Amino acid sequence: MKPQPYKFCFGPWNISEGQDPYGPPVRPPQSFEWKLEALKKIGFDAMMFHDDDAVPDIDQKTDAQVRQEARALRRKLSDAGIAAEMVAPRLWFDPRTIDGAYTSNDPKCRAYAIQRSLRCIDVARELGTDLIVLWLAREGTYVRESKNARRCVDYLVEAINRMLAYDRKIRIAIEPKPNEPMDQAYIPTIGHALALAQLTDDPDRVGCLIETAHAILAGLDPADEIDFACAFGKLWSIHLNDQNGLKFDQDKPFGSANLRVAFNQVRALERNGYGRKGEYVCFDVHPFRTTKVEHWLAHLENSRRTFLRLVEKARTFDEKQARALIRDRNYAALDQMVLEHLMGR
Ligand code: XLS
Ligand code: MG
Repeated sequence: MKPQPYKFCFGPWNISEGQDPYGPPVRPPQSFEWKLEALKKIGFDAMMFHDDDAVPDIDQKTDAQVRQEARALRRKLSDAGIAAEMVAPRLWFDPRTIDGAYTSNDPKCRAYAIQRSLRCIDVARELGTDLIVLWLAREGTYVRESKNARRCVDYLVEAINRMLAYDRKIRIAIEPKPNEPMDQAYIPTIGHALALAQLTDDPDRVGCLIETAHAILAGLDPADEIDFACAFGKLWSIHLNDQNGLKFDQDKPFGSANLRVAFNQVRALERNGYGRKGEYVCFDVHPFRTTKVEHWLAHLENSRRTFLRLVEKARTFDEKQARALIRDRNYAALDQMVLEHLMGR
């Protein structure tokens, strides 16, 4: 079968201005139009959205306004020849999500989180995508005893069921992350996400999204997470980036910290035929804070370049020789063979 060419995507937040918890922005804010133009200029195919990237100040608007603004955005996107890959409800900014969104101890806050998620579905429908991504940012605790984790599983299932019932066509991809902003998140890995899917009313419409850095933060190999999700046919999107060990979420360019881990992710995507059903390769990467305005898109172009070079590496890997070494249990030679291949011989 002819190998599928990959399609690429990023979100407006990936052209970020450089603020961190210790300092303000270091690059001037840019309009959405500028970001869309940038995406087009560097030849990406799609954009991913938070609900309020698509409709700013969404909570201040009526349902009709939300739909109308989303429709206007869709026209802008289609004029630019760019697809909307997914929409994700931003459930971690509003004061009502301070103690978690779906798992808040306050029933009024939980109701807000569900309503906001249904509006996110309205936005997705207008933008022409059936994919809703749930990064469950604050669904967890700082203080273990502050919430009942057993009940929180029920809350998560209830919220997802409401979304599934609201629109019979949408699919929900859970993006797990083990910590940050929380000390402990309730859905830290792909195994948790897919197990949760089984408790919902329509497990076939609940899958996952793997982000490299999040898997590494959970102490896992992202390539194994990819194979696991694909074994269920449930890898519906991917956020490739990189992460140097167990620290804050770094969102480095793909392959920047560990080329071999990146190679194995690409190999896993290739062997599972990722992209054949229209899935996009998304880069959830950020510029380094030191980045000058004139180099603002380099992290995105570099990530795609590294990805494509690694696709070549995956396709030219001597599988026959690897199999012979595996048969001989000569894993030392196999290990070195991978290094030599990545180093260019
Ligand atoms: C944050 C997440 C976020 C999601 C979308 O760590 O990666 O960017 O991808 O809400
Ligand atoms: Mg992400």
